[in-house]
Amino acid sequence: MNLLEDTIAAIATPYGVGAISVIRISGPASIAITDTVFAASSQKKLAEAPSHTIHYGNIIDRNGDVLDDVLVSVFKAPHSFTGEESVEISTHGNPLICQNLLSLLTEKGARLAEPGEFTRRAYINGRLDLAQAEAVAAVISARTDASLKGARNQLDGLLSREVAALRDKLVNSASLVELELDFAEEDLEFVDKTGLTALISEIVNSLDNLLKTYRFGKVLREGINVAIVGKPNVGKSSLLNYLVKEYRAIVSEIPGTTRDIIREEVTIDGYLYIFHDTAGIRDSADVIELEGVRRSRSAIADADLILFLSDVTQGIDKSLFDELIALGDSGKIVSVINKVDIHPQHKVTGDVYISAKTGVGIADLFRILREKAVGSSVYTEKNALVSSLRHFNALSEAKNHLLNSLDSVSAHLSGEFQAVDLRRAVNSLSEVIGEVTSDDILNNIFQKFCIGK
Ligand SMILES: Nc1nc2c(ncn2[C@@H]2O[C@H](COP(=O)(O)OP(=O)(O)OP(=O)(O)O)[C@@H](O)[C@H]2O)c(=O)[nH]1
Ligand SMILES: [Mg+2]
Repeated sequence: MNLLEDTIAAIATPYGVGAISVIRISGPASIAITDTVFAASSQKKLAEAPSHTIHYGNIIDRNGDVLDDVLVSVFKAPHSFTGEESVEISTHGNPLICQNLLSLLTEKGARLAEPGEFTRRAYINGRLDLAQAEAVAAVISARTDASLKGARNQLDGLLSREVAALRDKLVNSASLVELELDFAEEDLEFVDKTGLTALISEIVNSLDNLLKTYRFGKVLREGINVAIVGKPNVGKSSLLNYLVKEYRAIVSEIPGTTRDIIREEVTIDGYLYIFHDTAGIRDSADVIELEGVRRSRSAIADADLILFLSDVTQGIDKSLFDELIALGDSGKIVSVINKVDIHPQHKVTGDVYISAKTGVGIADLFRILREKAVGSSVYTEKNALVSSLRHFNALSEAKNHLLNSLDSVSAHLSGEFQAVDLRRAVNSLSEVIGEVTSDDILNNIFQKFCIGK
C-alpha cells in the first residue's frame, strides 16, 4: 500500500437504500480513472473541467451499458478535503449500483480505501492537523448538541491553536536555554531565570485549565453512565420507566423483579445520560437473582454516577451504603429517597427526595445529576475542550516535564536538565497536533474511523 501515490475509492454514504449515495475517489489518478467510466452529457472530459464543478452524465459498465446516471463533482489539488485530486460521484441510492461502480473503479486502477484514509491523507497533506483530523470522527459520532459543538470547535482548530500557542512559547524558551548552554564557557546569560520560571508556571497553569476540561469533554462525547442501585423493591425500575417515559422495565411489588441490567439512553438539557436499572442487592438462594446482583455490582464499578435509591418507608440500608462507598468513589453517589408520595413528611435524610410514581422531585434529581456530572464547568463556545484520552495524556506529560524543569531550576541543577525537560514538553505538546507522530499512533487513530471517511 502506498500512502499517497495510490488513488483510493470508497462509498462515503451509509450502506443501504436511499435517495442518493456518494462514492468518493482521491489521489493523483482520480479524475483520469473517473473519465474512463463516465460519459458526460456535455461530451467533455473531466480532465478539462475546472475545480469545484459538477457534471451530469452516465456511468458506463464493462459491457458498454449504462450502470446509472450520476452527478460528478470535481476537486482539483490542493483545493479538496484530502488536498489531492478528488472526485465525488452521486449515484442513485442503491447498494448494488455503488458496489458495481466501486468494482469498475478498482478495475480501472483505484484501490479500496482503508478506514479513515481520506482524513489521514488530509492530515498528511497538511489540510488538517491531527487534533482536527480526530475531530472529524467526533463530529460524525456526536449525539448531543453540546458534544457536536465541542467537536465542531475542535475541527475548527480551537484546541490546536491553544496548544500550538503554548508550544511556541516553550520553543522560544527552550532555544534560549540551549543557546546559553552553547556559550557556557563565556558565561553569557541569555535567559532571565525569574522570567523563565514565571513563564513555565504560567504554561503549567494553562495546561491545568485544559486538563480540567477533560472530564467534561468525555461527558460530552460519551454521555454519563448512571447506575440506579439499591435494595429490592425501592423503585429502581419505576424510576427508569419514569425517566424514559415508557413501561420499559417490569415493575412489581415482588422484591427481586429485575435481574438483567436494563440500559436506556436519555438526553436531558442537552446532555446524554445512559441509565442502568439493576437488580436489587440482597443475599438470595436463587442463582439467577445472584447473577443479577453480581451484574449490579459490576454496573456500580463502571458508573460515572450512582443513584442509590432508598424507600422512604424503609429508610437507608446502612450496610449497602457502606458497600457502595467502598466499591466506588463517594463523590459519585447520590442518595435518592423514593416514594415520598407515601410519606411526604419523611424523616430519612438523603440528597434528594422523589416519587417515581408522581414525578415529584425529579427536576431536583436532574439538577443534582448535572452538577455531579458536569460540575461547575460551564462550556462556553470560546473554550477549547480536551475530549480525547490521547490528548489528555499528552498534555499531562507536558505538564509533568515542565514541573520537572521547575524542580531542576530550584535545585540549581545545570541548565542541561532544564533544556531536556523543556524539549520533552515541547514534544508532548506537538503530539497533540501531530507534528511528531509515529505510524502506530496514526494507525491507531484512523483505524477507528469508518471506511469512506
Ligand atoms: N407509592 C409509590 N410506590 C412506588 C414508587 N416507586 C415504586 N413504587 C412501587 O414499589 C414497588 C417496587 O417497584 P420496582 O420499581 O419494581 O422496584 P425495584 O427497585 O426495581 O425492585 P427490584 O427490581 O425487585 O429490585 C412497585 O409496587 C412499585 O409500584 C413511588 O414513588 N411511590
Ligand atoms: Mg426492578
